[in-house]
Amino acid sequence: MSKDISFSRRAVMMGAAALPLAQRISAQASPKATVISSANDFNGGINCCAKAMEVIQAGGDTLDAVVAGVNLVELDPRDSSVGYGGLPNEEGVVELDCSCMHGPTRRGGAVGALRGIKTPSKIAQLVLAETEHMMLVGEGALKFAKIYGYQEEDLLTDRSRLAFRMWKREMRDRSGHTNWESITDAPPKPKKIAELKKVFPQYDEETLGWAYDVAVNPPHGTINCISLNGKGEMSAITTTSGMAWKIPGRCGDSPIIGGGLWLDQDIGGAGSTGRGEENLRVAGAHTVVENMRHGMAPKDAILDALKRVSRNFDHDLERLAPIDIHFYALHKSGEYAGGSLWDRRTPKGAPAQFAVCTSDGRSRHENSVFLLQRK
Ligand code: SD4
Repeated sequence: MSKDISFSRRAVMMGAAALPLAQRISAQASPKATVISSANDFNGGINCCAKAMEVIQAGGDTLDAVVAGVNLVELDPRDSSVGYGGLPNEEGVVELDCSCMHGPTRRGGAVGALRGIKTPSKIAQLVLAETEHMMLVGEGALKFAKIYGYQEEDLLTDRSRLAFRMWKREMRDRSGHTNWESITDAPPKPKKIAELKKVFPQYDEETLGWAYDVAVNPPHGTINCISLNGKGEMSAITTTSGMAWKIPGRCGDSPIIGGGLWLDQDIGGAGSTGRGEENLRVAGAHTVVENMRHGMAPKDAILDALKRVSRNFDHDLERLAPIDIHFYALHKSGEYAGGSLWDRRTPKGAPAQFAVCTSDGRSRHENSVFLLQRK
């Protein structure tokens, strides 16, 4: 028996999953509308995908769909990693990053370190649609937004302001001194909630616990969303408040087209959340899409990009332990995956997941593949 014949029998027995991606696609009639996103807190990803699918099913454009989806998260004051209520920079100012790509026109738009506008996704979409540029940053991005009637607003919420004040209090010099303590030369010590309550009496214990945790362990967040409609048109977006307590002006991967986002609807789209610097060192989203171009299934394309991240640390698990990075990939066929460097963010943390909504309108979480397992 020749190798070819034995392969085709095995493929028949195992079903389509055993076929390489290119062969599975050619067997498909037309793509099924699909939206995927990161799984943000407060069901942000699930709500985002459901909204984007609603726009697609109403005949809307795929970019309008992902913008409408992520707008829900940008405007939700509870998500401290995106838009309004996002954690600020080291000066207490919220700076937002976003990039978007529109498959049918093959255009992109981005904003970096944008202050005062709750929905950077809408400004990135305007850069894409209304200019010949790909990216506007800082003051220029804000002036541009104002031309289109956007009002500058304070993006800090009561909660994110508390987290910033808590972080300030935790800043210490080498000898453990902080100017924010009432007793000078106070040694660094884990704060008990009761102690915090004395300093911030107006907040409940849960809020104080959250603020202390994000002050000491700056969280990663961001939302990435990728859409596909029944005609094979695709768009993608990534929007974030970036790394908490960053140096003013720092842009992560989210506004970098090719880093936190990449889309070529002849192939598919990919995006990232987590530590932007590490993603940029592997041009992650672009790498994932190019891997799919060369025949890898979305999950393998992601795992390959994650291996490149690991390689940058010489695969040293100790140095990799604090790195939190996730990729999301949607192939033009409708095949998708989410993948994380670690199976969970912390040893006791929840499993890594992403959100997906298919044409039946059911928006849900699915488990991500992962490269490394925490002990
Ligand atoms: C960034 N990937 O700015 C984004 C957001 C994030 O921790 O998750 N930061 O790097």
